[in-house]
Amino acid sequence: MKEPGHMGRPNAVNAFRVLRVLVVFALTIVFGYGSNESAAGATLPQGFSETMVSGGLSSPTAMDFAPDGRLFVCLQAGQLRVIKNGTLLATPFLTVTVDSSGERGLLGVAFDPNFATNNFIYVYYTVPGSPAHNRVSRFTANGDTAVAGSEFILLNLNNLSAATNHNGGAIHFGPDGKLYIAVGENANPSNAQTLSNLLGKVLRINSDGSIPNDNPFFNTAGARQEIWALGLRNPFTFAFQPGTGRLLINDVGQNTWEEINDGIAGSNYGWDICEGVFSPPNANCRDPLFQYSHGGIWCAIVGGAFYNPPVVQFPASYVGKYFFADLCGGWIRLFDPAHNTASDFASGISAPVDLKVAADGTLYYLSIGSGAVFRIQATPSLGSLRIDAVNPQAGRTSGGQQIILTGAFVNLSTVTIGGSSASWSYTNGAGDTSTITVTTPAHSVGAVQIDITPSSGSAYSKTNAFAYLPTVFTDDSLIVGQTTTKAQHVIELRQAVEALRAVEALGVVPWTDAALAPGTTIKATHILELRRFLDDAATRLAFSTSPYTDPGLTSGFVIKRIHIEELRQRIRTIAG
Ligand SMILES: [Ca+2]
Repeated sequence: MKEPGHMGRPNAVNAFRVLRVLVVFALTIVFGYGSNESAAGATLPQGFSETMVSGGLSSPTAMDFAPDGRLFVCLQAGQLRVIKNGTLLATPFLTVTVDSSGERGLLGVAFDPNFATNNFIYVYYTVPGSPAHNRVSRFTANGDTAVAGSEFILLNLNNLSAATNHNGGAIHFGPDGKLYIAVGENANPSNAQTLSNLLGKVLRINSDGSIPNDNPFFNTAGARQEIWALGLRNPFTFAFQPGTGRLLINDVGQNTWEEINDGIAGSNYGWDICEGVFSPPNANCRDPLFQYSHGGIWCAIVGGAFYNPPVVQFPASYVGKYFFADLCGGWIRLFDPAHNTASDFASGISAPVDLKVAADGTLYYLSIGSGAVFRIQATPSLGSLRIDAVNPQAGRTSGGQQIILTGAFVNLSTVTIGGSSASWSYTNGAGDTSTITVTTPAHSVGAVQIDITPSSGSAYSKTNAFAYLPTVFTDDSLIVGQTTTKAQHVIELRQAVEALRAVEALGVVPWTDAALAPGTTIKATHILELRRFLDDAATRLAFSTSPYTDPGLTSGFVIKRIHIEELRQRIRTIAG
């Protein structure tokens, strides 16, 4: 395996790149990478670590997870190897006879969408011969090996020239159940722009090798019906986004640009009319979503993997992003399909060739330089519990309400609200430790603290985190003409207002007649204060306020049942 798409460039920079890869090969041969010793190790963002899953892989080219979690790795020389429960099985799943010169060999693997029932596995490899050609075949699995003689040839690609580079080789099933095949242009740029052969294209076929009649050039005279998109140089890797089905195609560039392309049926991605974004724009060709220049030392985009796993193990900000790598750069970066921008992730990797996100939310990378598979995981940090927000911030004294806490809840064990134990769960499943749903226990009126404790490490407390509010009051049904407003009515309202103001950190209220004694006549000022301070808190809690009865309440006004009742109702609304 050489650099995809870069052999044979007639310039000094190219010679350097080839040399670099040869050095990598020499290291592989010398050290063998057969043990689980830690390799040099990638440089990762804070909060991430990596583990070598398996070494002992000679010139690996691609990998994919079986639906049952086994990891299958293609070796350029023709072996398809299985890593099962963290162990590289000694017996290959299958061995195909290949031409492995240059960039040729066993280059791609995919599992049938119905693998669990039909055991079908598909591979892409170079059939030796004069001339050689690439092929897509199906095999039938029986446990950890292929059934002998089970090869079923789906598609023989066009004969290759003497050029051993630009073979493509990635194969994946789309959400439509069709098999997509990325094919390089065999170092002949004109192949990419003709519909008369399959080179420099993305192809789409049925799982039995027949051709879907809704392919974009199915009815085009002179066109190969398998073609789904054209104008590609060496699409070494591509990926479908779980959930959305969006397709991104990495195209290895020549001297200038590496591309991430938007996979759309019938598209012409431009090669060899131009490399990278067209200038001036060409309406017949689709520009890449993103491109990066070689910068002198980078050479080939490889390994596309969307971060949309069933279990999110990385921070939530990674969800929906697309990992890609550069063979010579030795780095992994993160493409944001929402903004067509990229950011750094990992570096210091010895010639990465493929990336996959595992079902458990970890990221696997395949290093041809190390002859190994590594797993990158987000590292839970103990004692890092934190509450950033509580929503809603108020509720009923009777409890039983669900509230959402956002923050950091790795290894969370217990939650107490106002000193009472509360049941909780991860809002988005155990893979997302950034939000929890808590059921409030019953508690008396007031602002209370929430305490969270991890299984090991430091606890965290948030004071005045939640306001318990009354929903049942003294003389709960105030009756016109029969109930006289009492000091107790105002005292209860003041307690509720104080609780709300505490969670909003609004400070102590300077109540008039702070020690309201039983029998004290309720005055207009008592009501006005309640209105003002309650509405101040309610507005901050995003509750709309409406005018009160007798908005011009002044000293000497007789306090009516409705004045108390309105305040109570506003508190009941906030309590939910
Ligand atoms: Ca292009």
